[in-house]
Amino acid sequence: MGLGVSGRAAVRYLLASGVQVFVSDSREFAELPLADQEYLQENNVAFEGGGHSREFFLQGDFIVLSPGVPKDLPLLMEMKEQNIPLLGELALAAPQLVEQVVAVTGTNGKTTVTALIGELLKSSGKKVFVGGNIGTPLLDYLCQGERVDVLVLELSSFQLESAGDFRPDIGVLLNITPDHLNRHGSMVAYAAAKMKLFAHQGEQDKAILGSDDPMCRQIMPLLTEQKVYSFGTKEECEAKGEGNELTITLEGRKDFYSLAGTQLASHTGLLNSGVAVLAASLLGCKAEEIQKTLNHFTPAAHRLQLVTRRKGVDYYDDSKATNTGAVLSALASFSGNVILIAGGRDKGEDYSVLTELVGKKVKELILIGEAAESIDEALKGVIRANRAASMEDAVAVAVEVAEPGDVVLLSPACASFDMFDSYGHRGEVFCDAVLNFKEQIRETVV
Ligand code: UMA
Repeated sequence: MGLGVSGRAAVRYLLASGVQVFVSDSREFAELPLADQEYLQENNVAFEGGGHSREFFLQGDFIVLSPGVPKDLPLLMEMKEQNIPLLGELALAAPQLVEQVVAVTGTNGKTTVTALIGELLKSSGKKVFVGGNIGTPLLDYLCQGERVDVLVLELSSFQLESAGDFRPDIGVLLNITPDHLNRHGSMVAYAAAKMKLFAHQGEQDKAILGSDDPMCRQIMPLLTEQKVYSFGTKEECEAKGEGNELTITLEGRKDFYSLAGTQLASHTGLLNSGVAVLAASLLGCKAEEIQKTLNHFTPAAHRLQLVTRRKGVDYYDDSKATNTGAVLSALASFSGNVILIAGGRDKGEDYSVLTELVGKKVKELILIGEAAESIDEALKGVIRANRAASMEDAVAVAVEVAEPGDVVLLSPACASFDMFDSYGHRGEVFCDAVLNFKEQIRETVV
């Protein structure tokens, strides 16, 4: 059900396993990319387009759901009643996994932590696959034949909802703050989806949770089957961060790491490094190799990334901040005088959680996109917002009001799809607008 990135991987995997596959998608056949149309025809895959029907699904022995498909659609509830299992990609893959599995979930920081764990393991000589919710889907890895030592998987709440018997050797839950509430309906349902990460773990397995995060702290005592570790700024954490220093305490031994001068030298970078180094240490990586990797690690783009420094003003691209929790951690990284560009497609969040930090740190708020009105309404007691019709206009306003020492920050708290193809596209448009603005100034000076 659904022929996107995940669905395509599932079709390839099932066909390779000798299964007869039927595909149903809300798009019409003619709307599919040409390569998909050809693939379906060449492999004689039956296709239902323009919606999902009862008759089509009743032909199946089981239904494979794309992550973007809500599990509680009436049609799917009916299939469940007919005893047709609903499986996600993880459920399908689970019985085939013989490798060690490290699975990372959480509202924010998943991609950086997953990539960093992958790098730490590779530099210690392990053969590693890194993928899941980012990059290559897990089923594509299984299709390609060659197996590795460790799978490092980024997992979303959507994937975990239909994870079946999936069981990671190390499950990492970074944080849970409001996101995807339009899909999950409540924080309780969102947290329940995230907790499926630990549902099948046993005494030989490990769970690592963020102890600075209130919801993770509530979950920790509920995990009684596995060994639980924590990361954060508290003294008792096995991975404890302070300033730019990281201390890992395992089996009575302490290892010390420094992030000074690295691209991870921020509060968020410290927490992300703590959990990644802890996971790598549990898998036997050595301190010397770990420090070398921390020294040269570059986080993926659009995550609180310095675009340029001009006339004493720093411009940061944090386009990946698609929820309020991410905006709060971005704002916490600066001491004040932030010109914040926010807005986009609403995901059902309560923007008033931003009130305190916006009041303390934001001197100008520039709103774009569909959620501008809701954000304005939620924050009107603390700040009067500007509105901009495009990213270029938002940057122009920001440049105009910025003074030396200020930070111009794109950290939208929303999805990008109202104005852009993706958060990546939104970040690129922001960077272009900032850098082109610089060129215009140069031209004037010349
Ligand atoms: N579709 C239906 N019926 C529906 C809904 C969708 O047929 O009711 C069809 C659409 O027409 C389309 C396909 O399903 O053809 C899209 O499926 P999808 O939305 O599950 O997206 P995929 O392309 O399969 O990508 C998914 C993840 N997307 C989502 O979770 C929304 C990708 O995560 C992931 O990389 C990929 O599987 C491989 O695992 C993206 C994401 O935004 C990066 N994830 C969210 C996040 O990180 O916050 C959760």
